Amino acid sequence: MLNTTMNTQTYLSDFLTIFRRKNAAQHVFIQAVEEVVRTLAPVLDKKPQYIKERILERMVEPERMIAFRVPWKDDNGEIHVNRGFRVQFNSALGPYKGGIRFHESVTADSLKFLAFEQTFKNSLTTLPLGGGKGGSDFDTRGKSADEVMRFCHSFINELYHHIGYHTDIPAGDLGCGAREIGYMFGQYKKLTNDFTGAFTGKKPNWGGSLLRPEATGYGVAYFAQNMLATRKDELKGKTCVISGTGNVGIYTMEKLTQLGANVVGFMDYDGSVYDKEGINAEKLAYLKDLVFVRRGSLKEYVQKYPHAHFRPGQKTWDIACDCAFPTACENELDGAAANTLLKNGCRLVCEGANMPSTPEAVQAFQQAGILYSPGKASNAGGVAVSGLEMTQNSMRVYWSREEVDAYLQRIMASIHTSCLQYAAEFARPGDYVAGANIAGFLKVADAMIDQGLV
Ligand code: 2IT
Repeated sequence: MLNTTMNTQTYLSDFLTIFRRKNAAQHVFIQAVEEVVRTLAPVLDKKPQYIKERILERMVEPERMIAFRVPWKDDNGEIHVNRGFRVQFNSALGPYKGGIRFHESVTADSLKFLAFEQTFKNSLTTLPLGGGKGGSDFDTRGKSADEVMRFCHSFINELYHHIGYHTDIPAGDLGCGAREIGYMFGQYKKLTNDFTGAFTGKKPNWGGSLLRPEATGYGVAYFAQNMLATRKDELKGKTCVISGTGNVGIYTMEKLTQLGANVVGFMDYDGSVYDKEGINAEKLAYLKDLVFVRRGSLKEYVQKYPHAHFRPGQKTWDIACDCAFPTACENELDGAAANTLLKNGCRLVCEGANMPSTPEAVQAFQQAGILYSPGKASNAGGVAVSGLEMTQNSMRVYWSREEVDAYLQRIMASIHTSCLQYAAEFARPGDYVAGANIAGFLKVADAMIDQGLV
């Protein structure tokens, strides 16, 4: 039994010991929780009620976790069985909200980490959204569209029991885009006989919000703009590298380019491209067709643009840049990569993925005093526009791109302000990690106290 009268540091250390023991095999979940908890000491010092109410103990336990079998048949009639999950982490601020990830790496561990992060991120958006995440160890790469459809239908045959417009609203994530959302929504509608906005990231011709595909990436670029402005600087003329060229990466590149930055490096599963001339509108159109329509490899980019270099199996972090945007997946940027970026003069790291920097990398950026923002703050534009999609669905209206973009810019600016405000209030001026964690935590914690022991 923990003694809540002992000092905060002892409490936190005991809390973490028990937490680690209970979740022993769940390494990324432990990493995500440790990253948050190490920034909360000043909050608990100021308001010991959070200790007495066991808020941390309650916050790190998902409210509910669903695990299920997903059987499906491939085009040759062979049967396959995948695992499906939905982690309904926290509903203090609203219905569970978060993406669905289809990738061979998906486990209960990775989804608990993502759902935990999502709870804080959604709290930061200012919208009434709880946190959740789901997915399967099914990999859409190399599957035919029919196979993907059969898999998505089978996935929903179980998941439809647990989701719904006022309960839990999934969206896309890695390996799950508008095509997969379409198949899942179709089966959900068939089984429930109910056309409601139970998913976001739908296509705009049947309920999706304009600008939802672009929102995460555009939001990342807007957040970087806000960060640079604190040092009287701007994106114009900056040399940038990104990592993953999925939905987040491509639209981060697009907005950076529109704002006058020069993106010279990007990558996919096969390797990275160095294009010293930088990306422009024509190259972006080519990349969108390559990635979203043909689902091809970046190897093809250098056939089309022979002045660029393809570097098999290599990441982008050794390419000299002013600003770096990790947009692929967790722990893609380690301490060595962080030191290389810093040595080459990088002054800003703005995360588009969830927890892409390892703890060693975060420490290196913070010690160097460069601008560094965690994904839960800078990539919140995606889920924010999902929130706006829900609003439009409820009102049965469509907003224009300009209207959604104006909301997105306002939300990113407000997240940026809260990070800095809470960081300063709790003696960590300029620390976006502490600011995001504290701002996200306080809103969820206070709502949990208001709602009692549930
Ligand atoms: O990581 C994320 O914020 C997402 N995958 C988007 C979640 C959402 O509900 O739009």
